[in-house]
Amino acid sequence: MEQTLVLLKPDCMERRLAGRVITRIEDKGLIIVALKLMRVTPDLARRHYAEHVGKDFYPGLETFITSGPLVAMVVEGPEAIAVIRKMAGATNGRNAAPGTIRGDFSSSRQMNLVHASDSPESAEGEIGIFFAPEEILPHTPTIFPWLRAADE
Ligand code: FUP
Repeated sequence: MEQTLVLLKPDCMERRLAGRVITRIEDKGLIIVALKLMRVTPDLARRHYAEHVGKDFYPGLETFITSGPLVAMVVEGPEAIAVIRKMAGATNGRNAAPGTIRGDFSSSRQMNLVHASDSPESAEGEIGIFFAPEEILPHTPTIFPWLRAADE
């Protein structure tokens, strides 16, 4: 079982697409174990995008990610990190496959609607940046036995 950080970025909120993205996550059988509406500060942006600070596109990325409220979630499931990355699609919405979130709703490299952790190490670090341990509420929905076999 893995946990991954998912952000519904300010463009997703502004375009009123949050519900449709959350529905995709629920429909897939993944479990939302933490969720909040928040505003990313420049300091938080620098911690989250530490690998990009100093790159040409970073100032624009920081302006964008701090420009309005976003929804932060922790999503849980078997191979949740890879599953959500596939659901999100390629970083640039113009290259993302139809059927993915970015492929269906984004035609931008920056305004690509969602963030999803790309490895177990980044998921652990990013979840720690956005959530305190007590904000994460693992639970087992009653439908759980119908989402996957017991040994998966
Ligand atoms: P991803 O893992 O798909 O979120 O993408 P990256 O970590 O490579 O990039 C982080 C964010 O920076 C992306 F959401 C898009 C943005 N970005 C730009 O705005 N310009 C670039 O040239 C590259 C990335």
